[in-house]
Amino acid sequence: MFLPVATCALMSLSQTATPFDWRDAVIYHVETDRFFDGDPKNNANIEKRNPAGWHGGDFRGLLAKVDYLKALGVNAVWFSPVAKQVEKPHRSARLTHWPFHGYWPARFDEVEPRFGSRADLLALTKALRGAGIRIVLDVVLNHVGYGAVHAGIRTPCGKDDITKCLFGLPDLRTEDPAVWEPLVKSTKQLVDETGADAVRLDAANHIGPTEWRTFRRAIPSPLLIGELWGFDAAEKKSWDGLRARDLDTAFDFAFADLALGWVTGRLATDSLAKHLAKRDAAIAGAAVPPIHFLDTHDTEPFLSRARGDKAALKLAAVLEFAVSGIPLINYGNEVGRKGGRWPTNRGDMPWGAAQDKRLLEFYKRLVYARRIDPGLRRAKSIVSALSRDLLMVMRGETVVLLNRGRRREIAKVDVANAKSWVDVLSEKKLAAKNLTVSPRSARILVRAE
Ligand SMILES: [Ca+2]
Repeated sequence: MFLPVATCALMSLSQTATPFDWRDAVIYHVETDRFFDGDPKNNANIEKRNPAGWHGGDFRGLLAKVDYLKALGVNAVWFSPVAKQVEKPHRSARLTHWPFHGYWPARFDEVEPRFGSRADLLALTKALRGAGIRIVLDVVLNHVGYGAVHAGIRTPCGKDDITKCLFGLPDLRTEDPAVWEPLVKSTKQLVDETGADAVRLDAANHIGPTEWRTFRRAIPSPLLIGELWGFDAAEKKSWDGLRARDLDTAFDFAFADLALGWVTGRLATDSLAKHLAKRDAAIAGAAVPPIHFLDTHDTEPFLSRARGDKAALKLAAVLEFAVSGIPLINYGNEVGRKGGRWPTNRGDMPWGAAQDKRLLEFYKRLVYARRIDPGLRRAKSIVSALSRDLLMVMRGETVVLLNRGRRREIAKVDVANAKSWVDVLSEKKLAAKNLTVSPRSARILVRAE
């Protein structure tokens, strides 16, 4: 069909004017220092062999890998907080711990020079925008790094969530407008400059609801994501806590354990189905669904928790992409990045031959399945246990079958008189009468006829 040029112009205009629907997002999380070193000139105090040291990654490194992210198919990136960090490590008997992660700010109005210059940051955000990848800025406003000098530091530390010194870090008197307002102002400036689409609020439950409401009024447009430690998307009280702070959404810290429990056989299939139904009911009232993950920089990698079982990882990843919520890929999930508990969980991103290319291809198919299918992104999810080991997730007319067992399963699925299906993961066509699912594998089925 040929459309008149004027109609085409109108269409593109209305498309750009439509706000992004976050149900369509697949977020990729990057530890900037661990991803890729794009500029050795900004390297200082590099200790590649120290798992808690600086490793040299930077904004230019991430910029150099925008094509990689595009090929993976993700459409949002969350990278480390950009604020200038304290210059000294925090020493314990076991570790010399540097602020490579970005969570020990020293100055809120400057960019960490090891990550690059402000111009490097803006070049990165411009490139991401150009690639259609949304920007999730990470900001730390609850505290400063060990030894930092700041007029707003609280002494002594309190005992409640708001006034305590998290991990012994100097806490800021965020309830004092003289301390809070400049913090909000510097965040607003960063959001405006970078054109951030979302802001991740670190340690959000350690800052009062009143302050978050002030923040919302000052910075109305980006999606506000609270890091509310322990937030469980199945629990109404978690959502109530989010709403009291006037934030848009949160990370679902409960999902990874559900996925691990089920793929390793500790959680019964019908228990998982019941729990996910409860989770869906709790999510139903939210404008933006929660963000769920298999692991983050704060947890042990899923692959390590599953004792290196990649079939378990793949099943869990399909479940992650099939249920309600926004899936988040932690850097390297898609290529089998190794690592165990802290501090080895924040290892370097493998590149080249160190990547598991078959796993990467699998992840690309998974992201692709979601991209081509609005049902998988937006339709209500209906989860049911078809047998002891076979789980079905229906999203609109799309059917996801997951077999955690050691035997081949045959699913009886009767959806809208479908005669045959195509499995987006394997590209195989299957007759509706013969929906087989191999041991330890999954299918994402879209209707063929
Ligand atoms: Ca560097």
